[in-house]
Amino acid sequence: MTLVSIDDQLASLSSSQSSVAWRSPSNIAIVKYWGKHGIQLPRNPSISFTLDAAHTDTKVTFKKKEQVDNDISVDFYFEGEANEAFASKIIKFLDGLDEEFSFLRDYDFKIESSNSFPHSSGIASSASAMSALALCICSIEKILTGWPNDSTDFLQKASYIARLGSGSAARSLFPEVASWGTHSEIENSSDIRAIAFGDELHESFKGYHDDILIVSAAEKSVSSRAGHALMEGNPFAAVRYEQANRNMVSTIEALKTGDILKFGKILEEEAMTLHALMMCSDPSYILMKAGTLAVIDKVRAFRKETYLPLYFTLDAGPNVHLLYPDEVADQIWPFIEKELKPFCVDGKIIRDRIGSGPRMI
Ligand code: 2P0
Repeated sequence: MTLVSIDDQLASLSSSQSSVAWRSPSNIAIVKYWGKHGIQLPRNPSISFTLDAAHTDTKVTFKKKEQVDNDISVDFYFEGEANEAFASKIIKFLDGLDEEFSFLRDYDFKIESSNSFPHSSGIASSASAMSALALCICSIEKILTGWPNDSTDFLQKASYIARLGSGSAARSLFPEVASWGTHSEIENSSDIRAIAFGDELHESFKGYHDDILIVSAAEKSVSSRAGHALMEGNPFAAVRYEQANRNMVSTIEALKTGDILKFGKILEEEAMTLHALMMCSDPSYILMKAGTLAVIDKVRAFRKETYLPLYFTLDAGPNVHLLYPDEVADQIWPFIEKELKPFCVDGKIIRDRIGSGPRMI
């Protein structure tokens, strides 16, 4: 597939258009965002790999209201079916965006969305869903007002809007690697939107694999919102935020120098810290399942035995992300398939890779 630049994609928008559609990917955090304040502002900076296979397609059709009123008018369809629960969430979200977009109350919107990954797979869809929606709304602004002129302003605004919908969504807008959150050593870093890592990613990380092992497809026992809130009373919060800031520096260095072992060490430390924080919160939550621990044990034993750079990370749930370089994929996949697949629900594994970011469809 030839990659068309975001500038060229924006240039293809025409003022006669009455719909826009974007495909936007999920992402997996290396240094985790866990703890927030104010309006979706992170307590610490985070950095992630943009994914590819796990994505959301969203199409927004807009039509000038026949009768002007002050309401936000949205019909929402998820995988072809009207979904009132999602519609009211989106209406609430758009209702808070008057300062960002002046046109929202003048149009009837029809939003159609679908995910590439199964609905009940336990894969967080908020990052891909909110980034796809943010891209669509920003594109409508471009169609109606002509602003912005370039992709930098466009992506910054889309990332800002995505963040208001779901924090981690701010990072899904950029190719390969994105960081979000102010850090003294990261130029242009900000709490209000993410930025692209840029072209300094070492060759070793190009095409990096992320196989997502679906250990449990059950509904999460605690929402991300509640999980973030628990950090406010967590006795280890302050040291955690310091650790995240240090890990940002080490991760960036590892990504630039191609230090896969250092990268892997931080990756696992961050996953274990996130889960430990949830275990020692009040109330306490254990987000791993027996299968999660079994997989972790096996990955560590495999690494000890083979010296192959296979490392894991976890989101705020039981499913395991296995990260490894493309050049060792042939040696690692047979192990995953034989030894780890039995721990997955119906043998379900989403074979993903580091991706090139969103695109208009
Ligand atoms: C992250 N997670 O950095 C962390 C690590 C999960 C584990 O951000 O409340 O859905 O919408 O801002 O982004 C998941 O939380 O939370 C998350 P909200 P979000 O990816």
